Amino acid sequence: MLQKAILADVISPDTSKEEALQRLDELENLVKTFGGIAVVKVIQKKNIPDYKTYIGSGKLQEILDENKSNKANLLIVNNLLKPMQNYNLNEICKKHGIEVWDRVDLILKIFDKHAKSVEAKLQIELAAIKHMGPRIYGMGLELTRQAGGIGTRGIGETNLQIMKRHLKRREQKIKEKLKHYDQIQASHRKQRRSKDLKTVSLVGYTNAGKSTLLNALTKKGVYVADKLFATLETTVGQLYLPSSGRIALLSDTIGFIQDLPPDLINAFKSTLSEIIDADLLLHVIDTGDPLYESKILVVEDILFGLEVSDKPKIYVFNKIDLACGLDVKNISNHFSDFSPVFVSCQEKKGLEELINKVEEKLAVHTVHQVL
Ligand SMILES: Nc1nc2c(ncn2[C@@H]2O[C@H](COP(=O)(O)OP(=O)(O)OP(=O)(O)O)[C@@H](O)[C@H]2O)c(=O)[nH]1
Ligand SMILES: [Mg+2]
Repeated sequence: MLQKAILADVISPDTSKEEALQRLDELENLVKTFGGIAVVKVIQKKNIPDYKTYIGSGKLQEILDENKSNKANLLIVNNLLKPMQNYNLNEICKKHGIEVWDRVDLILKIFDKHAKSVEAKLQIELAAIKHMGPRIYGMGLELTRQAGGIGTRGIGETNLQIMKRHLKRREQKIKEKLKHYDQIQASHRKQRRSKDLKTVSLVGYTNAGKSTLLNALTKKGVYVADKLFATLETTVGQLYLPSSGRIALLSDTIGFIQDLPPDLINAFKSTLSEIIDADLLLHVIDTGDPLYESKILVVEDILFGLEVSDKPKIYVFNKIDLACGLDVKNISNHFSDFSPVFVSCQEKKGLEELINKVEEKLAVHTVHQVL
């Protein structure tokens, strides 16, 4: 069944109109990537989201009344819902034939659809358990009520315990299986180290053009698409460094996005280990996106969470063909600590300068290591 979704965002009253619209656009893109369509988009300005239902009750009623003609079967909230909010919202909406997801639910569904390797599938299942786990308290409440009212020990509580135990066991099992993949990857990395191969890792917001850059710089033919989370696995290609005649390894992996809970990122540690072990990071930035500066901060925050903030880094300002009036001088000054380079992967512009900077940075880094 085609998912017809109502998109709802609760934002602070001082959010600019531009940012508010961009946030909903991003959510709509996520819905499209998933294969659904957005039929209604709603923004509520509120200092603090409703503690029971996240969206205020008046607004929620408005959404449900309006939906009589739109016939959506999904309400997607552009934030992370607390388990109780998720439970309460679902209770109200299911009477109208509507299921409720939050932003992370939607991202997990996309991951699930795109994942190909066993490893990616396991990581996604782990992330889903982390995300869904706390919700069983809400479900437990419902089961307890069915069993005779809150506070009554009964079938509900027993079921809740069984469910909790089951999830814990499954989590443990997945972690063990993932350990196996970690070991394989670690041995690959060890092999590369023994060959003295430097590694460069592409990082950046989803859709910034990381895979396009990998394809432009190496002979890899990675899947590229104007979709969020086109890449979920890791690909490593060979990057030829012309001055020294040496080869470095360039790896591409999953892109980042705003509001990802740390637990979810942790579930992808195995895929992200290429970043953690890299000698140099290329932070790819989509200059065609008016909100690119705030997205740089989102990526930096996640890198901080992965404890790789102080790795050598180059800021690759991509898609300059789309960014008319880009103030290159000003941006260069502002980000001078990160050796900014301006490129268009599509038009193959600026790539030579980028390779030179990569080579320079790797050489400096090596000297530092020797000293
Ligand atoms: N105009 C323009 N489009 C570009 C450029 N580089 C990449 N793109 C487009 O941007 C979209 C996303 O590119 P990808 O390489 O898939 O981006 P990614 O960062 O790997 O994205 P995820 O894997 O989804 O995180 C594609 O439609 C590319 O064709 C560029 O320099 N200019
Ligand atoms: Mg990609």
